[in-house]
Amino acid sequence: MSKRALITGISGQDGSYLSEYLLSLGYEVYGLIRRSSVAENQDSRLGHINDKVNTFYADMLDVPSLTRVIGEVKPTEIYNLAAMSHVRISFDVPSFTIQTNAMGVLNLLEIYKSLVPEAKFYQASSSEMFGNSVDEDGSQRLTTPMNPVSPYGCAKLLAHNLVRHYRNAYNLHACNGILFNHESPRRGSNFVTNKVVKTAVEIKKGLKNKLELGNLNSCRDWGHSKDYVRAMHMILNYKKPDDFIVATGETHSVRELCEYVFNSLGMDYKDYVVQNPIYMRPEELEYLKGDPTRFIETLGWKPEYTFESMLDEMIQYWEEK
Ligand code: G4F
Repeated sequence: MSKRALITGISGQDGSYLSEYLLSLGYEVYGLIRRSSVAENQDSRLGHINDKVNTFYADMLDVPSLTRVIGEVKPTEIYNLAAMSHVRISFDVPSFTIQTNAMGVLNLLEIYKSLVPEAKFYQASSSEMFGNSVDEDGSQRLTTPMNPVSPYGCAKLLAHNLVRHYRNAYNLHACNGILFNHESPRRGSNFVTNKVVKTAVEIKKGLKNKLELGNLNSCRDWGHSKDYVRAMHMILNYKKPDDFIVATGETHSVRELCEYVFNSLGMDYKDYVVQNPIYMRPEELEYLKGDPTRFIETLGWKPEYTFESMLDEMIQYWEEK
């Protein structure tokens, strides 16, 4: 039987890499896209594989559209990557964020249960769910309490719990991948990694003279999106539905990120980086470092990128653009 993957959020960073990966494995790939007033934004990351993926207009809050697509495609695997994914913006649009990132998942789970209960379901859970909880050894893992500090984190936690509940109550193959931050040249340039790299390259080229940031002291566990979409597929195809942490086990501050990127371009970040309060969050998640031991030992995942090689790739991308 052919393997048919349906990816919500197919036009995002992860959706585009996951599509490429699943196509390379012989899958038929289907995806949901939302209408955008700038038509080019709808599939700008999919241009090179546009003729190989099948996209449908739909929305996580539009039950008829989700029902139509799932009924037509009859997917064997569903990857729910659709979300309002920017944590700071979630403070500005809290209701929309909760609706899309939590109620949207409930819509999808209900339709999945009714129309294709034999399919496998992957939910993009997030390290933002931990908030400022850290175990004594300085890591987050499945047993670490989840105390989110943003509307985004609250919504993701509700969705995470709904997936566990549907798995247990209805015997569905539904899994959560708790992914820590993951980046690439395809990352939106309002996320900190790509913002730093893009602006530093622009400064080097003489196009800008400063980089405005928020909190330089917060720490994140940054991996590469390409490694993380392989992890999604592994989690979904594990013999039993389960939840896993996907992380590098390394953490770096935003300041260290700046230091590495500016040094790589022959500059000192202190000459260009200024703080602007508009980029601060009402409540900040200060520190993330995931413990991926259980995932690595159970499924044998091995990331190909390091923090440095990921940033080198992003720097090269912006230098050539
Ligand atoms: O790049 P960020 O915006 O990512 P954040 O908030 O950690 O969220 C990302 O990772 C989550 C997983 O943990 C995902 F669930 C989520 O969808 C998203 O992919 O910010 C990273 C850090 C934060 O501490 C932020 O306060 O960078 C700090 N920061 C400092 N100045 C900034 C800036 N972030 C942004 N976006 N822009 C700044 O100017």
